[in-house]
Amino acid sequence: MKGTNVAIVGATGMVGQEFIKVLGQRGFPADSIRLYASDRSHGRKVKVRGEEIEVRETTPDSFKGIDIALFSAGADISKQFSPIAAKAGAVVVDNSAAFRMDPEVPLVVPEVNPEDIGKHKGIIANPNCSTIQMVVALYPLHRANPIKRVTVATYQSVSGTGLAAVDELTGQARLVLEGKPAVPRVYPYQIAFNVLPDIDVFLENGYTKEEWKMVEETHKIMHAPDIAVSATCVRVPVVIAHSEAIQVEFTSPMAPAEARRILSKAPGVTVMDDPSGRVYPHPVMAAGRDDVFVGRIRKDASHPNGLVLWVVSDNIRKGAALNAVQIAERLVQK
Ligand code: 25A
Ligand code: L14
Repeated sequence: MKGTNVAIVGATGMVGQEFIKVLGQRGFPADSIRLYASDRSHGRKVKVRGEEIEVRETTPDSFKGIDIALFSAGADISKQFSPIAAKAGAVVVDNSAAFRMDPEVPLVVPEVNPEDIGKHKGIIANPNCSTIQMVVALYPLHRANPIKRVTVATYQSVSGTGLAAVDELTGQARLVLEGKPAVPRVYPYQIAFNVLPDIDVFLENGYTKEEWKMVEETHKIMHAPDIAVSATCVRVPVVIAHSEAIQVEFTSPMAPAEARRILSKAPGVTVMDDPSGRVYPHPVMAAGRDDVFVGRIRKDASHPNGLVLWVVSDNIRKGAALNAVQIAERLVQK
């Protein structure tokens, strides 16, 4: 693809802003970058690679001449405009949940299933943030010793919900410390100094949709529909980076030292695991960084073939913008 023209849809959002940052930091070979958002943001100026660019309202005509369109404006906007963008000749990398489980749409984490990129018909889906960091850590282990079962509890930061949620956490924290009532707006209950086991909507089976995405998306990305997965997704008062406590059952025993050896060579993974020196990843250190950080690797005392891991990653970068740009980079290389 010579002279790549890029459109960012949802450019003013949390992930949209990160798209701009990541494209610049990685020197993405874009001839032009066009910014689109809702009519609320029309006319706003945003700095892109040192140059002020005006944000425009997304319309069906926005995609003429565009080669790659990065979407992060919610599932409704993606459903409305991605097919139009694809028809206009762009390849869409969509961060919403709109097309992830569509059998015609590849769902890609470049460290796991880059070969699926080539199967696209105009739209490629970027997975859910919690799923991305989990499969980046699990896939190299799965290749060495097939995984049979995974149970995971997540500790998800408020930036996953967007800018309004970040404002809600910081605003509530101030109010609580001043002894004033913290009125919830974005979340159903106070999120400052609290945790809520409630991300996305509740399903009939008792799981939330966020939890169910971790089941279905893991199967699709790893091409491993037989892995049994159960998740509990929890919102915590952290601004950036999601953490996960993961219990893995392998086909045969896996020593923690073997897992450390495999993960220390795995793409996109940094092992931080030295209990004697209190070395383990946590959200504050992971925010703003690219890798998926893994620590607390130990034998699962409840199962002979089990391991327990602690996995932390920046949900806005690897969980969203960086993963999408890595997909776009592979499209450009083709
Ligand atoms: O349906 P989904 O897939 O679950 O996604 C729903 C929302 O989740 C976020 C993203 O939010 C998306 O809008 N999201 C999706 N995938 C994510 C992921 N993997 C993800 N977040 C993290 N990881 P967001 O971060 O873009 O914004 C969240 C809310 O904050 C509002 N907001 C933005 N700037 C603000 C602000 N609030 C206060 N002050 C500010 N300065 C934001 O409102 C949103 O409600 P918004 O209007 O800015 O809309 C979010 C983005 O969508 C663009 N948009 C809206 N309508 C259109 C549109 N773009 C094109 N055409 C439209 N018609 C907005 O321009 C903005 O970029
Ligand atoms: O499905 O609010 O990609 O933390 C990821 C962020 C769903 C909501 C997705 C959040 C979104 C989630």
